[in-house]
Amino acid sequence: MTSFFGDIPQIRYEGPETDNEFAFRHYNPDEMVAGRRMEDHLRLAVAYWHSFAWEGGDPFGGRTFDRPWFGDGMELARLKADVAFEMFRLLGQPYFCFHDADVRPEGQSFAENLRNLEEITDYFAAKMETTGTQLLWGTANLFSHRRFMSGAATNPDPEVFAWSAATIKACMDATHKLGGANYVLWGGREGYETLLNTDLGREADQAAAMLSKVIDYKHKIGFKGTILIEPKPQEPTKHQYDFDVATVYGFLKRYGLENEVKVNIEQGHAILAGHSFEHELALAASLGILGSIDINRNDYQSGWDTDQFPNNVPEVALAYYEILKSGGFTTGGTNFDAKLRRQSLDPEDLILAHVGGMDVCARGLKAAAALLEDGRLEKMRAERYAGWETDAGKKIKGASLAELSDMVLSSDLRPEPKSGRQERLENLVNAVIEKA
Ligand code: XLS
Ligand code: NI
Ligand code: NI
Repeated sequence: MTSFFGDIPQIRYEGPETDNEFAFRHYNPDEMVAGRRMEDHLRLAVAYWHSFAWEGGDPFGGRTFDRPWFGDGMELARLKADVAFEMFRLLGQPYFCFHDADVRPEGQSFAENLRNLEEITDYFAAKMETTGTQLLWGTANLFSHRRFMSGAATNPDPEVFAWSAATIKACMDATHKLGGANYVLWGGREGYETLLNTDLGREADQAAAMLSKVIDYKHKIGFKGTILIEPKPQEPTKHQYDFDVATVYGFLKRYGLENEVKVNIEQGHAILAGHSFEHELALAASLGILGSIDINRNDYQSGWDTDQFPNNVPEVALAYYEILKSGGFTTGGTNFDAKLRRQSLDPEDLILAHVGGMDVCARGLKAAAALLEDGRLEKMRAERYAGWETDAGKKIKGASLAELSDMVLSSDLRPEPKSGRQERLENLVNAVIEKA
């Protein structure tokens, strides 16, 4: 035990009426929701980087947080892990996610980095064994170090490509060793700053070559988890190749990899791409590539990837609605890729941020399940398309342009516009969410 969280108690479910800040009002792991335990639906995860590695800096100023594990060396890395696992336990968080660079100190060579990573992930393995915490996904940080400034897989320098491949291998090995449910690839520097020095076609081929190697290696080591790409349109690069779900799917299809890879969709990234979160989820579900989610939202005014904890129940409800409708998570889950505001200095801020986020997810999930069970939304959606289920509709779908022309000319076809009933549907959604 460390002293970091002082006398903050284990967070337990007390129900919506409680005044206790250090209790869940909605997150009740064993509660059955749509035929499954709430914990098994949500599969909540803490993001190691934001909660334990991030120092509170912004573009105008550096560290604001004071954490006893900040600094170099393996001893501090172990202290960081001790505190992280204490937090998982206090919150009853079943999963966590990490990058290599979050958990081990940066060494002088690749070999030293690898040794550090193996040592700290062995330390994790022992803790996971005793606490029961599991790994939702592992990933490689191929964006912070200056060697990645011009990209990792899409770098103009093949030596950076090789270094990136070796780093991914190390992170896949660590994820596999820890029984991770997924492996994530987020291409923070896979994009460009200016087209004047960029060969788009070549960089796409390089990205596909790396992804194929990742898939080959997954099968070689028998990793059963899902490979996930996390779309994001920009930030840090001006233009990122994995712009949004549609773009990622087009890329996968182009290189014949669409059956091997799914997406990890982040709410804030969806907004940056000019979509809603539920748009990205619904599209991924319809393409069969919905994998997992990062639930952090953005500030709607600033236009930055602000990585805030979720706090809007109706938004989250619509997201889980898409997830439930597609059958729920399999290997995926809900990662709080979210950080505190830089003025939120105290250990209790870290705990309460997660408590609030977990409650919002729980309420959103319950509302989504209620909406699905209510059934009216899907009924009205189906009614809108009912014409296509009739014999006449099927005939229209199968006919050629010329046949359709004959059909229209020889009959009395007079399509009548019908209401889309949008406001009625919005009222219905609000009414069900309010009651859930
Ligand atoms: C950054 C991304 C990152 C990924 C993991 O915007 O969200 O945190 O989730 O590399
Ligand atoms: Ni992000
Ligand atoms: Ni993310």
